[in-house]
Amino acid sequence: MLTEAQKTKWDQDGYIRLEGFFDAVTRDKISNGAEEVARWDVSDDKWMLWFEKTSDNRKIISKAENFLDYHDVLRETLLADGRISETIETLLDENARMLKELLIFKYPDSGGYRPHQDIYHVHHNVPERMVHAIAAVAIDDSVPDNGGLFFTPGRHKEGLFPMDDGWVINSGVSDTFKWEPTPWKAGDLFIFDDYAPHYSLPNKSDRSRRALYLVFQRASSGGPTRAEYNRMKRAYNPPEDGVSDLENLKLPNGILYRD
Ligand SMILES: O=C(O)CCC(=O)C(=O)O
Repeated sequence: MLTEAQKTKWDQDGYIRLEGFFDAVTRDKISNGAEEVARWDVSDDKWMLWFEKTSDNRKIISKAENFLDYHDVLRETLLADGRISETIETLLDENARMLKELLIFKYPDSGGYRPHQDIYHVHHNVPERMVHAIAAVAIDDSVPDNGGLFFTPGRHKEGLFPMDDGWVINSGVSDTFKWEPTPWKAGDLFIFDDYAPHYSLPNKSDRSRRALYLVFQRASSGGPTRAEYNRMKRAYNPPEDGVSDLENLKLPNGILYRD
């Protein structure tokens, strides 16, 4: 149950950390499930996987999408009790629909994400805002040095910021933001508004920083269903295919950078 102070913080900052949302048993189930997905082969029509090339020329998994239909334990553990969606609905003060899920693995020597807003409707040319809150399930502890996220409080209220073709907020603008590290512990739930600017550094540590994101839209808004979204995703930003040539990997998106 959320307190009034937590709801106020959500409204003011555009993000909120709920510490210890998952117990140790649940945390382990999610962590083991994520490791299983990391070892899946690429699929032409089911889940979607993207990879990165490390500084010592290894191919490591970067991101997975559309895996919940194919992983019963993860799906049951995350969704069956309805706790996450209830929390989101309390914050949005309205019923919500889940649009998509993604896993960011952030294994050691993986890249960072330049300052951006998630704003899925812009990237997918959908006229109406379709994403309103993203719930990050913390699988590992997260701090700046293992690629943890930075946010800037209150900026979710300012609409879209000027960005380049890769959706990176212009540096002349993002350099003026007052960025705050948003550390979290494994088992926390961190929720943010899709207009809230954020970024992360490359993971130069020897510790993974995995997070599983569940993306929600207000029930009252239009926009695609989860199945429609996943079809669009495969078309606009295709996942890796069976060839997976290390020198020509498909980028998870335009905001990923390594140095
Ligand atoms: O987890 C991260 O480091 C960044 C993920 C992110 O910013 C995104 O998927 O929009």
